[in-house]
Amino acid sequence: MDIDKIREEFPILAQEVYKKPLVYLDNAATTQKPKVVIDAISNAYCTINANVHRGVHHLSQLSTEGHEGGRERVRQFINAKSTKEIIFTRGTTESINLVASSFGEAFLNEGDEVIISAMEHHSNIVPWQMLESKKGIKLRVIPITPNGELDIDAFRKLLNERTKLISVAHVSNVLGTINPIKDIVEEAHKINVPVLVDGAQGAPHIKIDVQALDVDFYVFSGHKMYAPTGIGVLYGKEKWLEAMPPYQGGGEMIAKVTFEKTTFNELPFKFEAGTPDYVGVMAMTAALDYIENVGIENIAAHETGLLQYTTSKLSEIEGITIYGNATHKSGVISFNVDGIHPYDIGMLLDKQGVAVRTGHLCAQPLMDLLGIPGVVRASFALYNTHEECDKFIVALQRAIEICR
Ligand code: 7TS
Repeated sequence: MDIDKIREEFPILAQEVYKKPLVYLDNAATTQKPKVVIDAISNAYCTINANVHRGVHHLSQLSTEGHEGGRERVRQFINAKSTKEIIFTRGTTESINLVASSFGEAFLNEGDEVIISAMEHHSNIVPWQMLESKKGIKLRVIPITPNGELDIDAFRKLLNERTKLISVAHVSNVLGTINPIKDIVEEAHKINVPVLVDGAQGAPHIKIDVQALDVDFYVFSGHKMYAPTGIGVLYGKEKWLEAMPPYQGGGEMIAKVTFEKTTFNELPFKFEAGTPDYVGVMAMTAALDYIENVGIENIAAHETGLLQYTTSKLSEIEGITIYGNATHKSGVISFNVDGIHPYDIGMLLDKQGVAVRTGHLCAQPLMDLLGIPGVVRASFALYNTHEECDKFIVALQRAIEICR
């Protein structure tokens, strides 16, 4: 991988912040966009913009081809069986809410149990909690081990005849832990329980094959994988999506409407009410092409190199606690410095041009479990360099000096 050349493809990276070269290490929150993605948005609006699926005119046909071509591109990217299984959403959060609402309506009743884990993002906690009050279901939580892995023995013990769904992160946005999805699915399927995987931090870094994983639902956000904000994916096995009622009503999702009765469109349109973000889909297509051209395995190997390098440098600094030391870990390092609030570190890093995330990272229950108010998190993408990791470490040492 030629990182210098890659960096040139991301216009935002060339800028300075407070007269210091930008070191962008907040990629788990959102990634920057390559020019091909930005151009795809601009090209769509400059050349083919028209609403999809409804016009006989030339532009509408081109736009529909771009949109549905994007669906096929996503299908290939995650190796789904059919484009009927690819639903476009606004992102991970909306995808999980769609399943909670629609699967919940069809299959969950009072006393039923949904299993999540202690390392979930709020997006994979709150929608299920809303079903606790609405439907009287019960949430069960898989505990984690001291090094930040799922306690699989405890998970097995949670499974019972009341378990109706398991919903877990592929990769933790705090701990970086890559969870053993295949093992979880195997266990769950032994008792015919479906599994939803929150792939927000998985899909950008790991080759996803939904058929090999045999997951029932896999969800992710475009913006964390070099695509624009506002576009994401819900993959669902056709047998589940067929059996689930629509999430929202409106245009696109209907077959026939009268004032007496409405019949719904077929998959995937049944779940896509209203004008879809077809420009977002076209730009996401460009992002997926971009990732595949570089090679997701190459991206992952590069990020793992940065993770190991930075972890070892960080460990040499006195008073640092790193959260999450899983054997299989993605390019995320969350840490604290003894006696210094994470916000102070984040602010002092920012003044030196280094962008990191601080706070609870939308994982307050995990923070409570760790007994901390928040963390500082550095997270890597394909365009980060070892030199940037060095700058981060120097800036951190300076921040610690100022605070002590
Ligand atoms: N699930 C996980 C594991 C995430 O990391 C995030 C976003 C979401 C769900 C929600 O994704 P969205 O695109 O629908 O917002 N995580 C973060 C983060 O770590 N910092 O900012 C957003």
